[in-house]
Amino acid sequence: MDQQLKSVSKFLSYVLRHRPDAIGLELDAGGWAAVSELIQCAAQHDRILSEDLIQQVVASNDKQRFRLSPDGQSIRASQGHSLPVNLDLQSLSPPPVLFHGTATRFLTSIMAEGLLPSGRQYVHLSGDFDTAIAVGRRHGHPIVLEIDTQQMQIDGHQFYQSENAVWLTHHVPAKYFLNGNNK
Ligand code: HQG
Repeated sequence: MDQQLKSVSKFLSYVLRHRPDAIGLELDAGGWAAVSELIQCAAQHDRILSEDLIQQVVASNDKQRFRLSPDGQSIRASQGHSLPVNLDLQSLSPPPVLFHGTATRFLTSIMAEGLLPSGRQYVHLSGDFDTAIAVGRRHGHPIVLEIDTQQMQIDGHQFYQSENAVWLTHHVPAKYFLNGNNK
């Protein structure tokens, strides 16, 4: 991704997931912002966007982090919110094992409390090991926890999938880790 698109992507992640108020933007209950307002609010904070640039960021984003409404008038982040937005996700049956990448320095706490959303709305789980290790690397020396999602489902835990295919759940108690104790 080119540097300008990456910089805009980070800016959009910040305002659409965490701090719309930082630029005076309002999101609706579903987390949508009007593209025209986003452009206006950003300009007031020295960030020059255009419809064209926003469309390019949405289309080229490596993880498809953002979604435009069908009429192109609104935009939201597909996951990763710390704000309480309603993404209207249907509960879905996940594969029997999912992965969570984290850093070894968090393990003691994770073993005691399980995986918590830690400021976001959900715990984020990956469908494959390689994605999870990349997520873990963002935080330090990476480790991947394998999660017995089949047993979690049997026990009544709900799973959701974001529009960009990240698996989400509310809490993963440590008893569902398949490999946590020996790594
Ligand atoms: C850890 C990226 C201590 C958790 C990725 C993680 C993902 C605990 C960190 C998305 C804990 C939170 C989310 C506990 C969990 N004690 N630490 N009990 N429970 N943690 O960034 O999952 O590139 O909020 O292991 O692809 O790393 O931004 O979550 O290390 O989908 O689009 O607390 O962000 O997407 O970190 O990443 P984060 P995450 P984007």
